[in-house]
Formats: sequence, structure tokens, C-alpha cells
Amino acid sequence: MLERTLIILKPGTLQRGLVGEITSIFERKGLQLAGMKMIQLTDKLLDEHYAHLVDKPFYPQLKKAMMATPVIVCCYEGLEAISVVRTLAGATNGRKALPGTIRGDYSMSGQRNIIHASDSVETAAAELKRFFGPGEIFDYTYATSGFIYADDEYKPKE
Ligand code: IDP
Ligand code: MG
Repeated sequence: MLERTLIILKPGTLQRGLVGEITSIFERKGLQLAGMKMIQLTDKLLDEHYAHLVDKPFYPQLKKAMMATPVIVCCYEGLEAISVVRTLAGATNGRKALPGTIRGDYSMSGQRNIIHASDSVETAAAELKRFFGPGEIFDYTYATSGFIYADDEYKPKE
């Protein structure tokens, strides 16, 4: 299924000068960039986004770190994009994530782990709505689709 997923380049990605390197991983994989912008996260946005973590003892620290600088939110599109990006991201804890994954290659922390990636169809839809307004996610034909997918996998509309 053609899916869209949300990726957040966390403050560490910006501070460590890794924005280009990390986005190039998605580009070279063949995912299509459908939206991208720099935003400052707020208490309200983070309490919604991390609703499953608000009661955890590490939450205040996580929130502070996520608001330390602006972040870049990205929407990438592709066949099974949600699970493809989760696999590229690797395990939550950078020390445990496998080499070859983004967290495995670029992080040493269970918390400062470089990127966020949506984990299901439902969360992707809710997260994209949370971070992108109307008109900020774009439909356009990726000229190279025919070299990324076989015709029986995916064919863009003419
Ligand atoms: P995910 O980012 O791999 O989906 P979640 O469990 O949804 O992992 O947690 C969201 C974020 O909260 C993680 O990416 C990480 O930054 C932070 N986090 C999760 N578990 C811990 C923990 O045990 N200690 C510190 N930070 C954590
Ligand atoms: Mg998560």
C-alpha cells in the first residue's frame, strides 16, 4: 500500500550537522519527499505526540531535549513507507540498534536518538495531521518511480 509517514529530525540531528546525511538516506532508498518544514515544538504538541510517555520519569527530560532547538518535520511517501522507515530507523536505543540503521549508525543514546518515525498507519495519519497544515503535504509525480518500482507494484497515475 502507498503510505505516508512522519519523520522528525530531532534537535541532535540539527546540532550535529546531520540533516543532509539523514535525509540522503531516505532519498537514496527511493522514498518520495512529500512535505518538509522547520518548526519549534511546544509543550502542547509534545504532550500530544508523546501521550504514551507523559507519565514516564524520563518525560520531562525528553520534552526539554525535544524543545532545545527547532526540529525538521518531514513527510515521506512510498510503498509500505511506515515500516520501511521504521526499519531504516532501527531500535529505539542507539546502543542496541543494529549497524546500518540510522540510530545504530548515528546515536549512542536511548533518548537522544536522532529521529522520530511513525510506527503504524493510524499513528502516521494522526502525526501528519498534527504537524502539517492544509497544503503543506504535496501530491506530485516522482519522475523516477518507474525505476524504483515494478509496474505491478506501483504505477503513478498519468
Ligand atoms: P520510538 O521513538 O522508537 O518509537 P517510543 O517508545 O515511542 O520509541 O519513545 C519515543 C521516544 O522517547 C524515543 O525515541 C526516545 O527519544 C524516548 N524514550 C523512549 N524510551 C525511553 C527510555 O526508556 N528512556 C529515555 N528516553 C526514552
Ligand atoms: Mg514511538
